[in-house]
Amino acid sequence: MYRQIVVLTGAGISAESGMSTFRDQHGLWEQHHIEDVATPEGYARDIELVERFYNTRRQQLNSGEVAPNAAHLALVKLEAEFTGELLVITQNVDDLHERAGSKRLLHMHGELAKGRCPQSLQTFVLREPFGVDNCCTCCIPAKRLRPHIVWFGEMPFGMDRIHDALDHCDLFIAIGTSGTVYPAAGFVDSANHHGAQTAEVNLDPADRHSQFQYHFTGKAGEILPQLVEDILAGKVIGSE
Ligand code: BV8
Repeated sequence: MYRQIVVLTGAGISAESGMSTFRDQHGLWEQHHIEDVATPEGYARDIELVERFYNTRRQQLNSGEVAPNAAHLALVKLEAEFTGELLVITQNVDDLHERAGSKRLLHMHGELAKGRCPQSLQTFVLREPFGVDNCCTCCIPAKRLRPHIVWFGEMPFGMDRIHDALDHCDLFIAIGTSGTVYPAAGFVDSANHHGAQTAEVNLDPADRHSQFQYHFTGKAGEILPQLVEDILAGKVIGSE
């Protein structure tokens, strides 16, 4: 039986909920690469463009057409029944893990539902889209809220907690992430280095160079329920 599990999720876990992944957005979003739009420089260059990018994604998330899927729910079951320690780190900025019921959750790249005061760094749950009139209440004069999102070139949140968890876990599972963005893409190396078992769940077969010891190829929503059952039954991955 495992005693400390770290899970890293990416856009692929939200794909079956109807949220588009970055792979199908790269360069497709208004002919801009995500790296151009999701940067402080992009925001300084064209604040309305970046606000539109996040307002559109927040609108999709709140449209009522997007709901947690079986993969999110399987992680909630793991959190509720696993007797060891579990930390779910998500690169996703949607709130599907929360809506499914996850509590021990770390949004390392921020949250779509929140804005941040650029001066005080205080975060606010958004009541309306980003715009010139959506300002903080902590400063005089009030400051225009920015997306509470970690952009390229900005430091992700919770890195100390993440490194501590990776240093001590005995199982690291990455679900629905292409492993293209650092530092998240390097977590598997850290887990391997500290002797953990490492597994990935991904739609793409592991034909690319991968550091994971085990690969579960297929949809997260179809693989996770059984994988969680096996873990809760005390099965060790790769033992059968
Ligand atoms: C930092 C918020 C330093 C934005 C995001 C060169 C080499 C190494 C690093 C760098 C480099 N040049 C620059 C860097 C650093 C850079 C980086 O890694 N760039 C990449 C492009 C090379 N990283 C950063 O800038 C990070 N910060 O390094 O700070 C620093 C140091 C000191 C002081 C200050 C700063 C910050 C990166 C965070 C960027 N923000 N998100 C937003 O959401 O709008 S990144 C964003 O893309 C996501 O959050 C995610 O992390 C990333 C990739 O997305 P994925 O989640 O993996 O999704 P993707 O679509 O790519 O893949 C989906 C996968 O799911 C696929 O594999 C698919 O097969 C699978 N799938 C699909 N459907 C399913 C499925 N699997 C299972 N079931 C399904 N149904």
